[in-house]
Amino acid sequence: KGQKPITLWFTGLSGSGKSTLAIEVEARLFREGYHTMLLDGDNVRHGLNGDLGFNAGDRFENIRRIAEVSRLMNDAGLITLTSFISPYQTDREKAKRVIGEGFIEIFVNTPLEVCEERDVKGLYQKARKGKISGFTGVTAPYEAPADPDVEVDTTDLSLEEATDYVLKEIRRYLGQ
Ligand code: GGZ
Repeated sequence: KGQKPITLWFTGLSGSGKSTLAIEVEARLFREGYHTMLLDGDNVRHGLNGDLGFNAGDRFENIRRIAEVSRLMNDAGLITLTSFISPYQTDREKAKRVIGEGFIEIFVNTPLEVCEERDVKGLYQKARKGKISGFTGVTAPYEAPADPDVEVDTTDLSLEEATDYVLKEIRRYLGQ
């Protein structure tokens, strides 16, 4: 199936819903016959980037490697989906330069209060208690994208609604 090799770059806080959304968007694209690759903490931070932590320098290196891998995947003809907090504007800008015009920034703009209320993994509570240092949104910054290609707040949307919306927005880039 003819496809533009794009990278769908999901950015947002821990608990914003970016990975859940990226997984569902990938499943839909796959069902439509697209060849895709999803990069997220589960398959990247434990392997390729297992040597990196969460200070600003390590986050930069995390994002740099993910951007380079995304570019390679795009060169192989795949649609890449990445799901990382990627909290720094300059790091995302650099990723965009590496990946090129196929870079699509998707800001999962679920408010901190909602992410913290969900606290799926109990990490916000740990961060508030000082058990995790430099936690994004609590004791480390999240620089919101100034001009994202797609923006979605998952607070009041079902997974299906959020996926429909994101796919509708990216169709333009897929030329359909
Ligand atoms: C933020 C952290 C931290 C700190 C561990 N700050 O909800 P999660 O668990 O699955 O998502 C978070 C994930 C963030 O990794 P990324 O590679 O996406 O971050 S970045 O793009 O900033 O490099 C969270 C967990 O790792 N985690 N410590 N201090 N999130």
